[in-house]
Amino acid sequence: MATAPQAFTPLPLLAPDVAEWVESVRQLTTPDRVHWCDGSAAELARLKQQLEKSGELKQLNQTTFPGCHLAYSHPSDVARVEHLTFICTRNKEDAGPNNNWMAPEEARARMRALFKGCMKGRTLYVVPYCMGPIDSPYSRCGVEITDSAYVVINMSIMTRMGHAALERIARDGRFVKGLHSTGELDPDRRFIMHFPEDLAIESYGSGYGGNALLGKKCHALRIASWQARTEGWLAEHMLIVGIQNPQGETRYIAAAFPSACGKTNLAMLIPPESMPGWKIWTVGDDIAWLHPGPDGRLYAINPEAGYFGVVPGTNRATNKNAFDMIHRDTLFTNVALTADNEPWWEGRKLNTPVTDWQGKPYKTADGGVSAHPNSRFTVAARNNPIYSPRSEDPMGVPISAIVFGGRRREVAPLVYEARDWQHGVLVGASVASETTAAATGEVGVVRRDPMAMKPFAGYNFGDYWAHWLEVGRKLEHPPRLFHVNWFRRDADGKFMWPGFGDNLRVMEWILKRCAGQVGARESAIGYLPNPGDLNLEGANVSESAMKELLAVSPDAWRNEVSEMRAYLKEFGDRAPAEMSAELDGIEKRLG
Ligand code: SAT
Ligand code: MN
Repeated sequence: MATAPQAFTPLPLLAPDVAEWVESVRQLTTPDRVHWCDGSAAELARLKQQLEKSGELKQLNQTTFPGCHLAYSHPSDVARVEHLTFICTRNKEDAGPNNNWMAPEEARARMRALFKGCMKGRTLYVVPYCMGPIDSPYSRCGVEITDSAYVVINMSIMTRMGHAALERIARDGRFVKGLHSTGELDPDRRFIMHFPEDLAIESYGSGYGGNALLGKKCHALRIASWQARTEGWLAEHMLIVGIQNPQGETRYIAAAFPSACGKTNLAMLIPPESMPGWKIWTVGDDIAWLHPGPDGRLYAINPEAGYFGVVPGTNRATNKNAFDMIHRDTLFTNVALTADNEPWWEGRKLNTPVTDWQGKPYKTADGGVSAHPNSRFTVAARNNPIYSPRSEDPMGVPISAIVFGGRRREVAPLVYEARDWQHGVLVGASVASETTAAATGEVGVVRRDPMAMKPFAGYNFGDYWAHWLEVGRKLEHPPRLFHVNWFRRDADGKFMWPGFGDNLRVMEWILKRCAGQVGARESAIGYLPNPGDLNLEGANVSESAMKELLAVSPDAWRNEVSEMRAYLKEFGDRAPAEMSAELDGIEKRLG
C-alpha cells in the first residue's frame, strides 16, 4: 500500500466507509496490490514513469511538447458505447425509453461474474475525487476503483483527486461508488452500468473516455442528474463561458451541444479582430451543475478540473487558445506521430505524420485519416490561458442565458430565442443533431438529442422535462433560453456560417437580448434577430446567406412539430402536458 504524506492520517483510516468498500472489492477482484491515490505530483510522476516503462505511454518531443505523452487505446475501444450503457433502476419506467435498462439484480450478477478475479496480477487503484471546487456546497464526491493507471492519470487531470477529496468524503459521509476494470478489452464483455438509487457505477471492458473515467459522464451526468432531481438542481451537458464586453462587464452563458459539436471551441473562443475589446473566460467545457441561488438567479459550477477534448481540427486559426494549451503537460490519446516525435492530427496544419493512431506506418498518399476522429487531449483547466478565476468560486457564476444547439444542415436557423422558460424547455427538448465519432455507431445521422443529454440523462426524459419546468417555476430571475445552429449548409454542402470566433457575434446578440438592449422579430418558433441587429462588421457572410440563415420555413417547421409530437408520445404520461401545449402554440402560429 502506498504511504500517505507524513502529516496526514493514513488514507484508509481517514474514511472507514471507503476502506470497507475497497476491502469487499479487493476480495472480489483479487488484485496483487492495492494503491490508495493521494493525488500528489510525485505519485503522478511515478505512474507516468511506470507506464513509459511498460510501453503504454510514450513521451513526446520534450522540446516542443514538454510534459506531453501519447497513449494508444485498443482499436476496438475508441469511443463511448451507448448500446452497452445501462441505467439499472428498480422500476424500468424510471429509466425511460431514452435509456437501456436492466434490472439491478441481473446487472449486479452479470458484473460480479465479470469482476470476479479480474485484477489478478494487477494493481487496484483507489481514486478519491471531488467533482467541483473542494469547498463548494454544490460539489459532490466519489471514489473510483480501477485497475488502469492510464485512468488514474486522466482522473488526476480531470478531477480534484486525492487526499483533499477523501477528507471531504469523510466530512460528507457519502460518495458515489465507481468500480472499473479494463477487463480483457473485449467488446463482447463490456458493460457500463449505473445504479442511481445506490449512487453506484460499474464499468467493465473498456479503458476509454466516458466509459472509464467514471467521474465524467457516469457520475457528473447520469448519477448526478438523478441526484439533482431529488435535490432540486440540474446536472447538464453544458459548457460555461464568461463573456466580457468592451465596457468591461462579464456575463455568463451555459450552452448544451452534443459531443464533438464545438463546446470546447465556444468555451475557449477567440474574438475576431473586428471585435476589439471583447474577452472570453472559460469556466467549463463539458458539464455544468446548475443551482437556484439565494437571489432567484441560476448559478453554475463546473464539476470538472480539466478538459477531455477532441483533437482533430485544432489549430491556430480554429482555436489558438486550445492549440497553445495542448503544447505542454497534455496526455494525447489516439493521435498520429511525426518523424520528430510530435503528436499529429488532421487539421494540425504543421508537419506530416509518419505513424497513425495505432502506431502503424502512415502514408499521406493513402488518403485515410492518421489520427482517430475521436482522438482526445486530456489537459488541466489551469493550463488554459483564459481560465476564468471564477471557476474556483464555491458559489459558481450567475447564468444570464442558456443556449441549446445541434449540428443541423437544415431547418434550425442560426439563432432564435424562446418565448419564455416553458417554451425554452420544449426548444431544448427538441434538439436534434447529426451523430459524431464521439460514440460508436453511424456518423452523420440526425437523431433527437434533448438538451444534448440523450446519452447522459440518468432517468426518464419525461420526468427530466418536468423537473426542468419545476426548476424554472422556482427561479425569480430565470436565464433566457436560446437555440443556435452553427452547422447550416448551402445547396453545395458548404457551411454557411463561419463559426468559431465569429460565433461571438451571436453571443453578443444573446447578451443584448438578456439586458433588454435590442428588439427582435417574433416568429412562429420564437424571437429572431432583426436585420441589422447582428454585428456583422468584418464578417465574411453575404446578405443573402444571412437571410437564409435566419429564415423559418413553415413547411419544414410543421414537419419538425409533427416529428416532435411523435417523439413525445414515446414518453406517454411522463411527458409533461406543457410540452404538447407548446407544440400546439407553434403549430397555431405557423398557420
Ligand atoms: O468519451 S467522453 O464521453 O468522455 C467524451 C464525449 O463523448 O463527450
Ligand atoms: Mn461531452
